[in-house]
Amino acid sequence: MILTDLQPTADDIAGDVLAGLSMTPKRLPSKYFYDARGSQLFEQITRQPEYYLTRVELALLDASMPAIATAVAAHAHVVEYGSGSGRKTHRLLEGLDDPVAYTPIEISKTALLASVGRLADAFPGVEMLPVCADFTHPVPLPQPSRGTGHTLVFFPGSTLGNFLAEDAKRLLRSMRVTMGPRGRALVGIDLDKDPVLIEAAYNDAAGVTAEFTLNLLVRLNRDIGSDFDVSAFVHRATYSRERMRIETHLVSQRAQDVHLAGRSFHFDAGEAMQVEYSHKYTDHSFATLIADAGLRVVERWNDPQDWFGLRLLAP
Ligand code: AVJ
Repeated sequence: MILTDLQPTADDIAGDVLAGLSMTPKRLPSKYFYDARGSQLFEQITRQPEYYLTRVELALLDASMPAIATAVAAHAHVVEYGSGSGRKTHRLLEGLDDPVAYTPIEISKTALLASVGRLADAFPGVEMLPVCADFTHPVPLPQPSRGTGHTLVFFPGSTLGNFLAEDAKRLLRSMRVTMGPRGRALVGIDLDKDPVLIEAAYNDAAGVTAEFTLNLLVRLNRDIGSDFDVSAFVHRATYSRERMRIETHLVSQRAQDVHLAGRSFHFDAGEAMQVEYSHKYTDHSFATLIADAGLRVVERWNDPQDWFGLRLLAP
């Protein structure tokens, strides 16, 4: 198995972090949550009772799989953005009609190698073409050696929700190019619902989400040599009904100066740094988003409570 290794370097990360700390209010990119530990903590989040997203999406994927397999051409090349543990991929590869190749694009090399190893054992007939990369930048896709039908872009988990509308559109446009004129994309979206349920999902009682958020600072201190006082920050996640998104911040409990690459960044006591958005969707808001990217919904599946949706998109 050949790994295409385009993992972000310490310089890439430091550049993004310097830019984010220079903004008002300060912000950090959520993609850097996913080092080896972050990916592990995210898996732990998916097993928390409050985090309904993964549980509901897995059940929905199982229930919709026969219809998905019918709607997607045989011999597909599956390209997944942010593949994580590959639990959903397992279901997809199992259900599709003779998928030929699988290209996961994942920023955490540890998570990528572990998941692709498991999938290679389970699906010996599917060519594994792992790419370690930040999928928000253009990624040269490996070519399957067996002739394939169409490309199926798989983008589950409502990861799309981590992007602001303009960035989400840019990403969807690049997916449209990746899938080609006859391809499809299967996208998972978390739907707007009672804010109490949504806020609980991002504030689990066991504190796993808080640890996941704080791990961002731990990994930056280790990988780019910053000196955030991790113990002085707390996780805060609130739902904005107006913007239909969870807004996650790390709030400095005291005044502190953080140093990075010869520069110094001052935090006031109580200052909040924005670290993640998780947008929720209605059929209307999602339709607007994808239309601007030149895509349309060809099939839609929701769970019985309309908490989470899968959408099959075509150019
Ligand atoms: C990466 C989109 C699956 O935003 O719900 C979970 C990441 N952050 N808890 C999300 C996350 C905090 C997650 N996804």
